[in-house]
Amino acid sequence: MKLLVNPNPEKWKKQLARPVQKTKEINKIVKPIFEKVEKNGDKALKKFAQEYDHVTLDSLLVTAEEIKSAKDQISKELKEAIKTAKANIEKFHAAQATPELIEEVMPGVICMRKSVPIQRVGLYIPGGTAPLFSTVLMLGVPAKIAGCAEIVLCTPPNREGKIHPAILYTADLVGITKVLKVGGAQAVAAMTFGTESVPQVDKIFGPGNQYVTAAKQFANKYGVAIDMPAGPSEVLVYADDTAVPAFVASDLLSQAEHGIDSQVVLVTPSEKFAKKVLKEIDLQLEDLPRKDIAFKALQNSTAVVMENQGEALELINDYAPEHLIIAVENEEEAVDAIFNAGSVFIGNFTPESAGDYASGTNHTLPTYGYARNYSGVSLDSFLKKMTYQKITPEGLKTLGPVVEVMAANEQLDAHKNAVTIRLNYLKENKK
Ligand code: HSO
Ligand code: ZN
Repeated sequence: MKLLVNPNPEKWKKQLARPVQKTKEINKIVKPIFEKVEKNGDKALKKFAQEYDHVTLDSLLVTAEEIKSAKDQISKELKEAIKTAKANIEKFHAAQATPELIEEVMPGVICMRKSVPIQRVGLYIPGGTAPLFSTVLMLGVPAKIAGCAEIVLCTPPNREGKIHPAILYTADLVGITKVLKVGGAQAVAAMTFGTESVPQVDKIFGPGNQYVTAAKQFANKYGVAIDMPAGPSEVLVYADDTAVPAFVASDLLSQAEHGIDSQVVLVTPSEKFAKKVLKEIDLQLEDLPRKDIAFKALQNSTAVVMENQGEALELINDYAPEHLIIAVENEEEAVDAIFNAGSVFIGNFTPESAGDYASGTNHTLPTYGYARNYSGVSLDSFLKKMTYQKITPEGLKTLGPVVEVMAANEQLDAHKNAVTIRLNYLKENKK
């Protein structure tokens, strides 16, 4: 981890720049995958499973027996933990529901707005080095609360053609009935076009590697919505002497272990504190099973000493971290000054891991600086807002002339006529 002391903005902007994504090369690989899945459906998916997952699959759909056997394979302790996390995530996401809106804007002119579930949603759960069953909760729970009619889950199989039992257990617990052994860009393509086994969906959610991320952008071109553009995990910790260096180090390492491309940042007013944290990182890193991954991620990572609080906050807003931990004395002031962050963790006893798994907030969050203009996944991500209106004859008598004059001035006479014809009818029938 590099250490910068009171750098000027030019320096820290350069130092904290996210690595440029090799979009062109990746798109070159993703495009033919889309074409093959569109053309050959399941046949293409099975071929990709051979090529990328090194497994020959007879069937892509996970069976009821596989789900049953998954339940027997995971410990009671883990099942209880998943249930507690699910209850918290459910509570927080159910509370996000907004009531139906009815407003009589003028007598007889009633406008309404209602949340309507997106009918078909696709959840992508990465396989790879860590089975992210927590993401099944983060996406599946709000999809269920929203009332999405069809929830499809795609995740890559291992070399034995199996899916991690905790993923299957969690999917079943949430009530997802369609789980498919399809991973990578081909999973996103399958949910975009639909195949014999994979239903077509309206919106695709979930994290993934660079290929999955690129594939989601492709899906978008075909009219499928996506949750957000995603990238490697990040955390920025803003801490002063009131924080515990060992805690801060543990938080930085918790994100660094996600992948070699993860980025972690420490911002602190004290150089002495920064050095204590760096020392703690070295100590804690030694005992981590994923220390090689974390070590590499730390090489892209920086500790910035900023004595001036205003400048520190400016840096944080400019960087727009996915996760922000605030552990400083005047935490409220700092929290209020932040407007760009995916999710904020406040105080010494709020590790990011809590939100990653079980406190109730969602862990699908904007990375790569997108916290500037995107929100994380929430109940709203699975809903659309539809508006309605009902106008009575009385209402049309008041509103109609307003529309008539506006339409006439836009030279859209058919629009005007749709009002005039009704107003004339009301006049003729003395209503
Ligand atoms: N920090 C990750 C989510 C996660 N962490 C899943 C552990 N499991 C992305 O925000
Ligand atoms: Zn995490």
